[in-house]
Amino acid sequence: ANKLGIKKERTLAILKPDVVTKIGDFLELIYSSNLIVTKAKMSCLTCNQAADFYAEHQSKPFFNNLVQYVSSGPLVAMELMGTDAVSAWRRLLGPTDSPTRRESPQNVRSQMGAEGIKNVGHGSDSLAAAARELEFFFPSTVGLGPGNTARCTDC
Ligand code: RTP
Ligand code: MG
Repeated sequence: ANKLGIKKERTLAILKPDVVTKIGDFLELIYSSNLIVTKAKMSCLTCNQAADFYAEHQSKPFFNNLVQYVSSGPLVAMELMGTDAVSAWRRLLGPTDSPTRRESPQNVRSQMGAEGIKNVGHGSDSLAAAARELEFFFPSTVGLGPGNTARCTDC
């Protein structure tokens, strides 16, 4: 936090498969909430990659369904930056569960008719989770594996 107590944070936001085609609506919401998009990609996860991403939930009854759902089609992953970005994005999403959602309709999960695991999006729940999850989607080490060995010699 700076002298004014303002914390600029980074968080990972995911748009789940049912809403990736509505990315424009989410960008408007993000910008009007004083967050900015500093990284973005659309990609598909394999079942095993999704299981790794959600490893903390592996003992939960919804784990298999969740992993199957998020690996069923393309996702949009974004790094969002701004004041209190971790909680700000989760506030925009709204509560996970439907009974609570009906009591607080000012969020995208209730506005978009989310239900169960098909609940629009994901947001990191702490700075530590954000660091891990951002590294998962946007690795900081480039590596020299297959398909990544060509280098321009001019620059
Ligand atoms: P998220 O991680 O997706 O941002 O959501 P969250 O923190 O509010 O919820 P979390 O407890 O971390 O759960 C991760 C995802 O699992 C699915 N879920 N289904 N049927 C259920 O009771 C249930 N509980 C969780 C949701 O897709 C949730 O986003
Ligand atoms: Mg969570």
